[in-house]
Amino acid sequence: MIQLTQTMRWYGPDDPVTLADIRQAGCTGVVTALHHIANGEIWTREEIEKRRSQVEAAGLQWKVVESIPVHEHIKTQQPGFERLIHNYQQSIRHAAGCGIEVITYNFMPVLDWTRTDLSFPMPDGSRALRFEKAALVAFDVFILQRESAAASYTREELTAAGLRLQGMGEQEKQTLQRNIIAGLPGSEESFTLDNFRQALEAYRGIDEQRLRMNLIHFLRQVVPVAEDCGVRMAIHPDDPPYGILGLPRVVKNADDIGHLLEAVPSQSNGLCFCTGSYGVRPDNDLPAMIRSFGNHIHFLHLRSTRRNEAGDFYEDNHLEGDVDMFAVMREIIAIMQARQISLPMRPDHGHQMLDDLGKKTNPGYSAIGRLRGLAELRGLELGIGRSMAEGAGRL
Ligand code: DNO
Repeated sequence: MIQLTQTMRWYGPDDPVTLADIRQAGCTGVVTALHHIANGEIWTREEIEKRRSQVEAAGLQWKVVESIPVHEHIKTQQPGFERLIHNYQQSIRHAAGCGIEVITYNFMPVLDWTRTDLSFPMPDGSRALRFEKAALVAFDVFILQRESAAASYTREELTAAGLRLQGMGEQEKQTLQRNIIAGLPGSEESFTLDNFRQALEAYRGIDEQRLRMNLIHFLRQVVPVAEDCGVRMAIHPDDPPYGILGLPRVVKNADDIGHLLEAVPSQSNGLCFCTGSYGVRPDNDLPAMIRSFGNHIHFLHLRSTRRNEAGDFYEDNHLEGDVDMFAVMREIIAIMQARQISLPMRPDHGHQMLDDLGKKTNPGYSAIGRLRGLAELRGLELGIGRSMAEGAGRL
């Protein structure tokens, strides 16, 4: 029976979660990135090799990079962006030469993933990450004071945001601002209000169609290189999977994926299928998406969210929430069987819980919450996989 390759994200030597911890969690590998290399610079073979040896010395493997970030100037096609694409191609070649098989990236404008609350109390006492619509609107309209922001929202949303702001103390406003623009783990960018406004300015005149064209241009340059050296590119979806702060989004649903795969048909043009991100939209049918795009899924982020009607969501336990993880896992197993390969996965995020509550952790990336998620997912996989293999009923 072909099984998932279990990994965890490791942020490098400064990560409070060690390689030894990850190994004890039952992983055979990590996904990591060279966070110390500035966005847009070439990843050299030496630096990649150095990281590889550290990982291997701990008895783990490194086959998936998460992420080689795409420079903002490539997304907006500012003058000089060709040199940045050239650098990206070089990094792909170097990574491939050092045994990397999958390169994760995203094409989200300005911000990588976005949450408003990094310590949302769950009924069991653990802490979760949360996206609260009213808080985001309050930030956008009243704190950032983005030009014409108010026009992006309904009257009800603006009223809710006004009330939300009134209820916030100075400290809470600061925290909200920091959570949104100071950079969540892995974001590579951190902003003050002023330079955040400038970064948004660069997207004036760039709508969804234009951003998609820029992404396709980027793919046409990098996918052939990846194909040539035998690595697969894996695009991470927008998180959350809809426009925020007036910015366009192009990796939100099956239609978006369809466009990208059609525009640059290649096995190396693939997906990092993140169930937590896609799962926020009720109109995304995750098992159907896995069935349709299965041949292009090269890496999996498995987690679940729970949404409400106001547009808020929080990160739920891995087997609870709106994602039907049973159905997702069944499709993944079928895909691996059909392709005869093991796909790398990581339990995406986890609650801050138990001993980790008192520790300094990377939001979403504490050890114990992810360990719980991994253990549950591993059990689910084994149960479904064995039942399928042994024909114990039609699942
Ligand atoms: C968040 C992560 C993202 C992801 C990037 C991929 O937890 O899933 O930051 O790594 O978007 O480029």
